[in-house]
Amino acid sequence: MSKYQELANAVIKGDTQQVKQITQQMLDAGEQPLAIINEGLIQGLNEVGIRFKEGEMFVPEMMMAAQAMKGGVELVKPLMAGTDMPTAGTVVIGTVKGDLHDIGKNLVIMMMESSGFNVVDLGVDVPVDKFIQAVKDHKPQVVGMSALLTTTMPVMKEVINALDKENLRSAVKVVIGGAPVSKEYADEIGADGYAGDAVVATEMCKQLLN
Ligand code: B12
Repeated sequence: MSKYQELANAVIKGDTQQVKQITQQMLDAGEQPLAIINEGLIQGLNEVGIRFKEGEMFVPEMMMAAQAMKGGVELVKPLMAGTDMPTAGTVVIGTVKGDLHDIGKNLVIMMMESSGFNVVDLGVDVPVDKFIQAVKDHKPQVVGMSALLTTTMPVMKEVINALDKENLRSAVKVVIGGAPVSKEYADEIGADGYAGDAVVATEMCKQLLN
């Protein structure tokens, strides 16, 4: 079994200790931080999602897997830290109201910060007016929204409508993401961009600001 597979399995088991141990071994062996995340940790969570859907895993196990994943990310994070780069711009980001998933959002933040963006993290379960207030306070170039539930995706549209109403829409680019979200959905609700992973998300923001 490859180390990546071992790492994914440790996430599936929700074994934080083991996840940390394997992650550290891989880092010591010179594996790329990004590969450890994408090909190890995320693969594990993807499998958890599949098993949950099929009724083979339940919420507590999903929570343990998420916790274990975080243990690995914590070790990788310092290695992703940006050097003294000029700021690429300010991004306000949050997981929309009703939604508590933040692993993907946090990876996007990590990647953006390591690429020189100044990121304001509004956290999870963020109501529409909090996004609006943050745009007024921080004057970002980009607003990012994350949703992992089909039931919370429509909040993204509500935020865009509210930005419109407050005459703030043209001042920012709106980018969205999260497993159920798609390019089509982004077009449908009038967002400026969609990205399926943290690397593409960061590239997209750079392009949108050019
Ligand atoms: C871990 C997890 C949880 C954890 C969350 C822990 C945490 N702190 O985040 C816990 C256990 C709390 C949880 C709870 C629930 N969950 Co859950 N969860 C998951 C799981 C297994 C993994 C999600 C994840 O972190 N993936 C890994 C990350 C890295 O991927 P990602 O989030 O997609 O992010 C990437 C991209 O999407 C993108 N991206 C993400 N955000 C953004 C933002 C921007 C701006 C951009 C550009 C890009 C971007 O970049 C990221 C990095 O690559 C998924 C299954 C899945 N495969 O998605 C189910 C899943 C999302 N959960 C689901 C459900 C049903 C629930 C619950 C309702 C279960 C329940 N009955 O209580 C609750 C809801 C709680 C709530 N109100 O939010 C369903 C949703 C079904 C649906 N269609 O809506 C899923 C799909 C499982 C399934 N297959 O059924 N969950």
